[in-house]
Order: sequence, then structure tokens, then C-alpha cells
Amino acid sequence: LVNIFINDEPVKVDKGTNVLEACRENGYEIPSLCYLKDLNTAGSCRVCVVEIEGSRNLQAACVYPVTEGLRVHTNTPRVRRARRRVVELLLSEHNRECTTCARNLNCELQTLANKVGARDGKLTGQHRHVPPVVKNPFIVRDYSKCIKCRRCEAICKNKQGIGVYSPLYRGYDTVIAPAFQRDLGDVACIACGQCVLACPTASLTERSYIDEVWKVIEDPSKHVVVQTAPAIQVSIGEEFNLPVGTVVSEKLAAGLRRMGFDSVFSTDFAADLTIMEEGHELLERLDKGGPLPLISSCSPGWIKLCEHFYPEYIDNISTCKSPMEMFGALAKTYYAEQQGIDPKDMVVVGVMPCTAKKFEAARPEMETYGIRDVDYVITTRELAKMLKQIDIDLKKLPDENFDQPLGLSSGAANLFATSGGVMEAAIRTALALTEGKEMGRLEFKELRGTEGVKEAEVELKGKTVRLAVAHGTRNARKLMERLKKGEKFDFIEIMACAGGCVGGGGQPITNDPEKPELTMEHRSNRAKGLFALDLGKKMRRSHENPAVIQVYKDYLGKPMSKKAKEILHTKYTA
Ligand code: HC1
Repeated sequence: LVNIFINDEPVKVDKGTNVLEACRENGYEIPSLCYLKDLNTAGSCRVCVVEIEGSRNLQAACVYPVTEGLRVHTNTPRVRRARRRVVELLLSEHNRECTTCARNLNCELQTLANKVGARDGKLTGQHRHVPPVVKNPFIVRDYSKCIKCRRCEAICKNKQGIGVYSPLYRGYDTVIAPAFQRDLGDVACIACGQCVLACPTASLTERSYIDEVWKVIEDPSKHVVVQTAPAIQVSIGEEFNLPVGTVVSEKLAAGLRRMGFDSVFSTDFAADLTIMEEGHELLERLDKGGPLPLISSCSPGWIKLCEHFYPEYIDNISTCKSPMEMFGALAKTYYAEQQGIDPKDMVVVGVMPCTAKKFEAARPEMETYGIRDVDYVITTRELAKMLKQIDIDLKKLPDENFDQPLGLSSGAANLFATSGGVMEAAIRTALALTEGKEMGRLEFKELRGTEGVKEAEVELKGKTVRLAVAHGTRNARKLMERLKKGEKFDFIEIMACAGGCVGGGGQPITNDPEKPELTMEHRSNRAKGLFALDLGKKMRRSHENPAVIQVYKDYLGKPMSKKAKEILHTKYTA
């Protein structure tokens, strides 16, 4: 420990820490815009300036190391004036159309301007008035709102291990963008949206389909089916001031019904279906000797990573469409047939915690019998906005059930949205179906938790099956490099976002300046809601889901049947 003085108070802080962390730990809320612990430590925004005794200039606290006897002053008139001036300078070139901005009332720059008492005054620099770049189906870039904090660049490179952003040009003209300012859809971006979560303003936002979804809901000639991903039920509550991880499944169903959707279903149903297909695919590959490892295909960010960086492993990816796509395909075939609806008049909307799902829905592979499986994907944030637009406070809604049959799910399906959950769900069913030694076992704690790469072994059909789980693409890349070096696994789950879908790029943004990126703790607290859901269910294995059993009986025959392959499977090409 090191002894320092903050505003003349003696405190002990960890050796090696910086002044910003030291002050925050001791209750001083020093503002910052660019700093991300261990990820972005360039000290570029200068918002966190403090006075250090003995130093002539103000110093950026995030890059100033603590030393024995250091005396820091955090709130002198000079510091207050400087912070205000720095923010005013940022605002002087910022597009300040706050009232119509996607991040209005949830913007770190806006909050900070308020905190430091910034005034429009004399600082009327040249505003950037470039139109937003709306070229791909997942992320919109608005350079007029970029404050060059470079958090997007740091998250993409240092956390996700991708690195599509870098600073281009100099001075006022600087933009943080892909090389040659190409669109994110034309570079190796995996669409995960972690940059959107890290952006303090609305320079990066999801491509919104709110207007399109209202339009189809209002169209009486359309039957609009909504499916909500497993992660939504434990995260959307945050948008309505509920504690992180609060389970709101039944209120969610009630809210969607009040929005005017014709059928209110849950992707969790299709997660159970995925387990039937993927579980049988695994058993088939184990019998036939490959290609192994089988790698999960639920996460579209991971698929894109594989296509860009590991094309030699494309055949290892499960041919199963993701649950979202399986759901869409089944809704427009089985459910449409059952209800006597022309699939051309059916619109499927997915509510996903994920920006990459918007990309997935638009992929050419995601069609069945010439009809698009999923028409629109909206994020958790977009759904919260839509509910608020029609004056709904989610927490005050009554509890209602999802519609049947595509709204019924097991506890295993709920786990899909947390890292290790797809694997746990698959192993529960595989063990039960093969009557393995551990057939009664339900929980696989070794596959849970925050470790970047988790490993386990199970006995299946007399064979030892080696499992691995990776979350966050940086960890995924570590695992893939191990595969390339010859390490052997049989079944791998990869999710592009840290913590799995609970930490997806479409999830609520906290706007907490002290936690400028979604922390692992926050992600884990959402996951706790899912574990509680699973634990509270009688039906905890996917193959026990009566709605899934019925679909096979009425329509698909059996897992991996010809029809199942036509509707529920696809093929990626490198
Ligand atoms: Fe996911 Fe999935 S769990 S990918 O994280 O397999 O987005 O929640 O919907 O498709 O079920 C996301 C979540 C989601 C799919 C499922």
C-alpha cells in the first residue's frame, strides 16, 4: 500500500494504481470520458484533471501513478474551471441535437455537461454536421457525435480481440473508424455491438427498426409474431429501474401483448428445439468420427469471427440455425400452417440482446422455402423505448403467460443466454438420452462462471467427451489458437460477448461514469436471474418440453430428419 493525501485527507491506496482509481475508491467521483480500466488508459479526454502538489500543470488523474506522499486536490477552483472548459470544448464541435438523440437522457457527455455546469457561451466552434452512416443492418455510425474518447477502439481491440477501429486523419478532422473509413459491414467487424455499449454518446448506436415494427403492427393485413430471447427477461427490467437480474418474463409477455403483437412467443422454445437438433448432431458426429469438435452456432458474432479469421473451421460449426432463426422458420411453416396463415402475411420480429442478430436475420442463408425466417430484430433497448412510447411501465403490468405452443420452454433453454448455458443444456439432454453414467445430473458448475475459457469432461456412450466454453471473442480466439495447435475437444460453445447474451451489445446501457463499460459483475448478476429461473422450473431438460415433442410428432418427424434439416439447419461457407 501507498500513503497519499486526497484533499488533505490521508488515505492508503494500492501500489501501482492511478490517481483516478485511488480517488474513486475513496469516494471522490472524478469524472472521465475516455478511461477504461486496463483497456483504455491514454488520458486523452482530459476531463479527469486534478491538481498535484509540486506539479505546475493540471494532471489527468487516469494516467498519473500514485507515489508515497502524493498530495492530490480534486475540487479546487482551477480544477473545476478546467473541467468545465474541457467539456465546453467538446461540446463546441459536438452535434447537440440532444432532444432527438437516441441517447437523450442516457448520455455520458450530457450528464457530464450538467455536472460541470458547462455553458454554450462563447465556445461555438465548428459543429460536425455529417449525416449518420446507415449502410449495414446492425450498427449506425454518427461522426457528428463522436468525442474521440476511443473507447470503441479499445473495446474492439483489447477486449474483443478484433480491432476494426483506429484513429484516421489529424486534429479536428480525426475520426475513429475502420481503415479507409470503410463501413463496418465491409470490414472484419463481427457486429457484436460491444463498441455500442462502450460509446458514451450516440456516435455508435444499433440500427433501429422501431418505426418498421410499429408499421407492421399497425397493418391489419399482417400477422405479427414476436419472439423474445432468453436474455431479455433478466435485463429489460433495468430500463424500468428494477434491480439488475430481476426476472420479468410474465410482465414482458403482458407488455408485448399490449403493444399489439398478434402472437407473443419466446425464443426459449426454439432453444429447446436447438438442443434436440444439436444434441443429435453431436451424437451423430461422435458416431461417425467427425468433424469434431462440434462448435455451437447460436452466436452470430462468433460465426462472423470464424468466417473472417478461422475459415478452416467452418465445417466444425453446427449446421443448426440459431434458436432465433429456427423459431422464425418454424413460425412461418408449422405455426402458419396450423393457423391457416399465408407465411407471406406473417411478420416475425425478434427481440434480442444483440446487434449481431440484426446481421444474422439479414444473412442470405436465413431463408426457408424462399421466405425470410426473421423479418426484424430489435434490441432490448429498442423494445424498452417502444414500451415507453405507449406509456407502459413494465413493472406495473400484471403477470401473463406467453402464447402456446411456441412460448413454452424448459429451464435449460433459459440458460442459453449465459456463458456455458448452451453446453449445459445440451449435456443435460445428451446424458439423459444416452443413459450415460451421469444421466440424472442437471447442473454443471464447471461450465458456469466468469472464467474466459472453461473446460469439462463427461462420459457419453462410453466415451470421454471433452468440452470447452469460451465467451468474448478474445477468449474465443485463445481457444481457437489452441485447436490450431492440435488440442482436441469434442464439443465447444462460443459466445461472442463476455458473459454470453446477458452481456450482448443490444442490452441496457448503464450510463454510470464509474462503470463506462458493462462490467462482468453486472453481466453475472443478470445471469443469476437465469439460474434462478432454471432452478424454479419442474421441466429442466429440453427434450421434456411437451411443445417440442408435439412439433416433432405433428410436423418434423424426428431430430435431423429431412424436414428438420430443410427448416432448421443451414450451411455456412467460408
Ligand atoms: Fe442469445 Fe440465443 S441465447 S444467441 O445469446 O442461442 O441474442 O438471449 O436469443 O438465437 O435462444 C441472443 C440470448 C438468443 C439465439 C437463444
